[in-house]
Amino acid sequence: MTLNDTTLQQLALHLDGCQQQARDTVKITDQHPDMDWEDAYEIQDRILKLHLDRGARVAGLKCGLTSRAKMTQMGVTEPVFGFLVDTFAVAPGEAVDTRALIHPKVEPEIVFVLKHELRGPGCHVGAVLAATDFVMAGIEVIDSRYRDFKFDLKSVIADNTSAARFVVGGRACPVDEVDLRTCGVVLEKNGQPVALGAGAAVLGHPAAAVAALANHLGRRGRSIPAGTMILSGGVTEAVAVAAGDHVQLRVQGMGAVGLRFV
Ligand code: 0L1
Ligand code: MG
Repeated sequence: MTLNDTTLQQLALHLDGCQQQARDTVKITDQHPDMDWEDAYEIQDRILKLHLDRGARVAGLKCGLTSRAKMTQMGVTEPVFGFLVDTFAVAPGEAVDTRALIHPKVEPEIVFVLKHELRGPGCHVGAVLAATDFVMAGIEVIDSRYRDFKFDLKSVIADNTSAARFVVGGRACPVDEVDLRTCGVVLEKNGQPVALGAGAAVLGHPAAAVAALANHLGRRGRSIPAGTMILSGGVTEAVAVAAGDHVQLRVQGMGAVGLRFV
């Protein structure tokens, strides 16, 4: 780590304040160019603690920047990982208040729910499938706290990978009932298809993103507990939304789930 305890806490409070007050900021590496990966995840951990101190509970984990489309869209080359808390959760069809967000975008996701713990290193697609209870359709609402979504990987990790809201729904599908590589994904905005893809867009297989998460946590002496819900990453590029929009996601074998924005 390169940053001291005071700076890490100041940066966590700064990014958390931006999220709570829906205001943007420049990327934190502008002022801290020597920040390393450990610093970035430490700031993210401290933001999680701020949520927990306010009474939130952990709802799951997320993988981000796992598809070529997203990596190209954001100009980066590696996946990132973050957390979800219950205050980010939206019920299917429920309205998301855009006044609490800066510049929201939506992404179609395949969601895993585990029945067994996963522990890296050495975790692979087969181990993830064996540990998965079921998969579902999910929409993630991302809302980078960085102005115009302009960031580098360390800044975005510190900012909890832009996590803001999520909805999970449709049909809980046993993992052996669907080919997660070929399953089709259609995201509609206001009744029009705006993004199309298949599961293989996520690192060749969405379970590979979950394996990468387990291996990432394994390097930090952690595991993914049984029962954890994991968003495996946007299948397509993210789509900007505003008040008045409604979005609907259909995932082959997993049904549909939607959200409204007010
Ligand atoms: O979930 C994601 O793929 C988002 C990762 C962070 C980058 C972004 O804000 O697009
Ligand atoms: Mg995502």
